[in-house]
Amino acid sequence: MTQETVAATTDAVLDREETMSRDELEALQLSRLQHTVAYAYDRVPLYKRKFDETGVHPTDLRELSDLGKFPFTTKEDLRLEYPFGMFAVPQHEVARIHASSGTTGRATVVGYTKKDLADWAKLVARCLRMAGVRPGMKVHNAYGYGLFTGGMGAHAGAEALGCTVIPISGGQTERQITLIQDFKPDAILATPTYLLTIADAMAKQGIDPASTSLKYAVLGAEPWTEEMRHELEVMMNIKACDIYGLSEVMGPGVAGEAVETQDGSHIWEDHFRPEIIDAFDSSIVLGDGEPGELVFTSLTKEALPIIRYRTKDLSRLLPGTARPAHRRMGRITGRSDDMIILRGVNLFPSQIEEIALRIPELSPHFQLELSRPEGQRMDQLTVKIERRESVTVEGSAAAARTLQQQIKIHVGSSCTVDVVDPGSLERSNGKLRRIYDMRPKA
Ligand code: DLL
Repeated sequence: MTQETVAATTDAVLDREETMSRDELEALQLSRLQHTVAYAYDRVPLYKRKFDETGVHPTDLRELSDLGKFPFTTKEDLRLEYPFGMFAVPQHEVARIHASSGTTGRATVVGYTKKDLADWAKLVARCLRMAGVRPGMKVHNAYGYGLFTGGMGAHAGAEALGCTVIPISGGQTERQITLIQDFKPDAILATPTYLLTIADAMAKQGIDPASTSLKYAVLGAEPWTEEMRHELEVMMNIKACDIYGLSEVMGPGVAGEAVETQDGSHIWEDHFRPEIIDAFDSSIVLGDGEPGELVFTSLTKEALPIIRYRTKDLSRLLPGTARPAHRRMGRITGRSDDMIILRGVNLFPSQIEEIALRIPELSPHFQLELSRPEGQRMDQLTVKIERRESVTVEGSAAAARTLQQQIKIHVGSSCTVDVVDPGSLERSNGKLRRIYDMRPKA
């Protein structure tokens, strides 16, 4: 055994940092943080400008809590510095580039040195191992390959763990099913809604989704609920764990969930320092357990050091369990920019998912439509949701009333529920769009 690894209590061998004490981990964070802020200040003009404007200097970072004195970084900063203005190394040292799709504006571009890629693969490998995947297993990777970080990020992690990777990418659902049956993978990596698409398509072909070789699923890239986990685990006879990440901070593998506890993703705090801030007053840094917006600072990245990146993801920090020194993040309730404000009430698609999946007649296939009928000043929410195959039209009318009442009770919003036929709503190919905003543009 090398110095880097210690034997774990499970059958897996863990990285030394996974089993560090909290004190040891915080000492490591401080030295890495001091290095990162100085490195970013010296090498990236945007950071120098922002630090100088705020009146802070890297030498002001004496303890971890001093991080709160430093300015935030936002997606807008990355857009303004498009394409390579945030890079801290010369281009010949950048081994790979990824980017966001840019559908809502200019793409954000991120880069990695060879060492960044190795660290990324190591962290994804940690997540997979923690979710139950082991060296030698076959891994069906249905995250999209390309500029999106999901496909190649998950791929490199599975290879680093010592798995046999099947790089199918997203889409071509029929082919996915054939390969799952023929290659007999042990684990699948996909977005939760795409796994649902696959399972659904299997059932339609007369294949029992619980009968495949799959035992583990590592799911992320979009919000999902405990109810969705239950749905997928029962339907497919698998164990499903969460994996979280975002391209600006690295990609998948910033945090991952343990199969033994299934109680939220552990953030790899030897590489990222998380904070929770008040989403509406960013000057307030909140304590552990309090809900707010997640903020990350990278501790080891070379090509794109990122200081206090505002994710817009709403969550909270919880104590570590399966990896005691690494804090967990509570399930993401939604993104602050995905929040529907309906007549003064805040609402997230995940709340609807949670409520709908407790009603046996309703399926997990739903979408939310926001409209403003002619001549009215009030916005209207319509929940379109498919009934389960076995449910009659009369049965679905009762389910619609139940869903409407439950949304009123638990969320506080009045809405219209439209129960539609199985298979009539659009299926996911990756990250699923839940909200359709048909309101007239201001
Ligand atoms: O979605 C990276 C990723 C790929 C994570 C594969 C996990 C698996 P982006 O495209 O930059 O990167 O989108 C990042 O997706 O800020 C969250 O809003 C959302 N997200 C990612 N993972 C989760 C998760 C990838 N486990 C954005 N739960 C993030 C909820 C998630 N939301």
